[in-house]
Amino acid sequence: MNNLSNYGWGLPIQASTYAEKIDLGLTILHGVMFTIFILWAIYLVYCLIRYRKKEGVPAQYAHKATWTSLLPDGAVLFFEIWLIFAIGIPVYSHIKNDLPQRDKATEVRIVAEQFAWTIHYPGSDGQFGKTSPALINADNPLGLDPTDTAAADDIVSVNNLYIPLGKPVLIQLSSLDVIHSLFIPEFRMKQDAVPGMKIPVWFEPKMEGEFEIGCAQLCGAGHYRMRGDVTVLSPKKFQDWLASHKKG
Ligand SMILES: [Cu+2]
Repeated sequence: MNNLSNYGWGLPIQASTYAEKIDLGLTILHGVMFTIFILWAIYLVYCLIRYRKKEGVPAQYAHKATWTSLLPDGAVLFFEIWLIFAIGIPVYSHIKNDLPQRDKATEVRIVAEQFAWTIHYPGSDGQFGKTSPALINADNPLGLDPTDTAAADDIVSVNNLYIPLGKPVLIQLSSLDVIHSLFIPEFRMKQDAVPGMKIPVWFEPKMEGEFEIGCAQLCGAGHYRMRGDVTVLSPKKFQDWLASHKKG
């Protein structure tokens, strides 16, 4: 259930609010590097012809460097520093530091394991039920404690993340076993899931649709099938989804 039209020749569609910011860095970097490549190629061909062996003149292999020889390198260095400070750091800081407030976001926990994504919603009370590693089994992949009242309305979904449009999504990402990596290309979101750590990540979808989750860290023999789907619904449809799961 993934949407192939999300992918074309270039980057996948930009389905989160910060996707454009990340792509801007990529576009500038690739554009400038391609231009440099073309300019150097032209210059190389020019030098091959200009300094080749001629009647009575041997080929020239070296010339005396002056400070002007360093100008191209200086320009590239300046560009790279500019790219890091003007584009890279602000975007990274936005994604890492501007976490949405819990009460203004759709909060979910995602637990990675070989080879699935278990998604935990707090339910209508907004409280995640208690979990315990001792309670984990095939029917209870999170080890949710059935005696805890906060757990009663929690929703657990495997490999299917449903989220509403118009709100950021705050994910607490963790892993049961080895290092995995939660990757949703259309949202330009990728974060390692590390055993023993709870890592917050967020994104805000900007369109309804279906997107694909992949594991971006080789995590074992079944790594290739560790995939899931994200469905971005209208807020109304999301409420219907929550309600239907409560009954179920
Ligand atoms: Cu994995």
